Amino acid sequence: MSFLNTFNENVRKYPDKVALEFIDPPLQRVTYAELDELVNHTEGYLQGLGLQPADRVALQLSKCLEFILLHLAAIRLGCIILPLNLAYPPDELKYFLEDSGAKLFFALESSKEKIQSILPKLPDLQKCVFINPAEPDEFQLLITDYQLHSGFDTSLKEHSGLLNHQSPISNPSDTAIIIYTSGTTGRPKGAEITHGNLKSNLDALHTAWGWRPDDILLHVLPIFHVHGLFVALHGALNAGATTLLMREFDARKTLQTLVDRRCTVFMAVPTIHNRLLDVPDAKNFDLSHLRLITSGSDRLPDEVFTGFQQTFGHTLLERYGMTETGMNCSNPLHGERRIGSVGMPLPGVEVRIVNSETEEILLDGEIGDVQLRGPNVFKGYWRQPDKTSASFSADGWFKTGDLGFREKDGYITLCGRSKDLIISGGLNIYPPEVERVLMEHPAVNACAVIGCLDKEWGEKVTAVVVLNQDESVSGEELIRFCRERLAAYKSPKSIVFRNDLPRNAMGKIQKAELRKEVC
Ligand code: MLC
Repeated sequence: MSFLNTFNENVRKYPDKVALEFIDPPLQRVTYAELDELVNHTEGYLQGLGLQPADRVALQLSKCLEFILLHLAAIRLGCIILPLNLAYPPDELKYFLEDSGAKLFFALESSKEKIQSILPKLPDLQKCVFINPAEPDEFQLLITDYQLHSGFDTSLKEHSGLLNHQSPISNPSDTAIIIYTSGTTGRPKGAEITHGNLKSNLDALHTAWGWRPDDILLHVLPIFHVHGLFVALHGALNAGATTLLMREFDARKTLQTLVDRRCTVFMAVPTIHNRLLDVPDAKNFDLSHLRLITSGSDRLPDEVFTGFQQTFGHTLLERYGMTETGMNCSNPLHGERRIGSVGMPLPGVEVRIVNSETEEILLDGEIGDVQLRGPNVFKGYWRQPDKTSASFSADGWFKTGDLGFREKDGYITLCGRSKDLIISGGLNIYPPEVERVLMEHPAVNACAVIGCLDKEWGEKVTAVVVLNQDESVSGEELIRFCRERLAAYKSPKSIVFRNDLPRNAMGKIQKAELRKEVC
């Protein structure tokens, strides 16, 4: 069973209900029946391009209807979608396309010049299609014209009922999506998320959060991550609800829309919640009709939790998830939403807290490694069996890399990370990736990248750099150097120069020490 089966049922149940509405230009609104028809056309178009089940289709697009159509159509065909952050520069992009062996790549017309040079270097890539979401009619033409250039006859398919949801619906263990995540060693790895993972997690969240067909979700997140794609967009489509999509987050417009459009559900990361609180007349926006406001992707600071209660009279519902597992824990819809806690495991998800060295299970209240098991846990890293097995315990539990403890009544609290990881504005950044780039600069002798606590971003990427003797380079130059090679959000926001770095007897840089000194 795929989540698309539920979507198909919703098409039958609520054909005339608005499924998606883009609330900023180009304004677009589609009902469930229209969305289904557009997905069907897109499916035919993709088939016309020769796509086969399990082929990889990469999308590096802005938040637009075209993205959603390609995403749903390719998944319905049994292909594997690769959603890519728009911030990836050509170097990083080339790696993702190459590693995944993507056969088709959809990119923005506006990035054509920047990325064109990498395309001939990709042996598996058969076609790159550039899209301009500011001109939605162009895409409509492309997908409705496919019969002409592909010989694929929709009328036949329609006639035989094939268009109506008879497309290959995949097995639960088939990979539906690959999302790249960085790690403490080596290049980023593609987490393979299956149809079964998506469906089980959607079902768990549907129950836990009481999704309803009359819900109206305001969607302000990017759609190339787990949060915006699986939890928010899939969640609403799975429920037969209406999603209002804001193409780029704007704090005041968010508050205004929540009020004007009588939204019932809103999901965001702490940086976004914090920006809502910073809107000067935030208190004047009456959000009392919202039934659910969630927070995730990063630790929710206590000030934001209480700030929301004081300003909007809402208790944020914090939940815990990650790319490899989807959602793991959630505070309850009804019952205590505990400050500082990520709540309890979702239905079907098991959490255990173990000693880092011995993997012995710890008692309530004791801090240890958080490990998970359940139908939400991903299949493995794409073509990386060693990294896959290293991320599981001997008895098959996924090692999250988070540290935490369980309270007597079952609530889980996270309190740090065993992995070297920075979370900034809800995005994960692995310091070794940034350090590797800095070390490529001829003036850099040694460096350490750390996250300093920051009100705006949660953590701010900070690089501590030791230069080679007789070399000089400014912090701005080093930041520019990183931004040419890495997504801007991963690049350091500040550089601190030092004569040396604190190291232990083994020569390992002591980052905890550095954080105390520098942050
Ligand atoms: C943008 N910038 C960031 C950043 N986002 N820097 C650090 N961390 C970030 N997260 C930088 C840009 O490079 C740019 O730099 C400047 O900030 C402004 O860019 P912008 O695009 O205008 O930013 P803005 O629109 O303000 O974006 C901020 C944001 C966005 C908070 C709205 O980051 C965001 O949508 N975050 C959510 C990410 C998310 O969905 N995470 C879920 C992952 S899934 P300059 O110098 O060029 O101006 C996951 C699993 C789970 O973690 O459990 O959910």
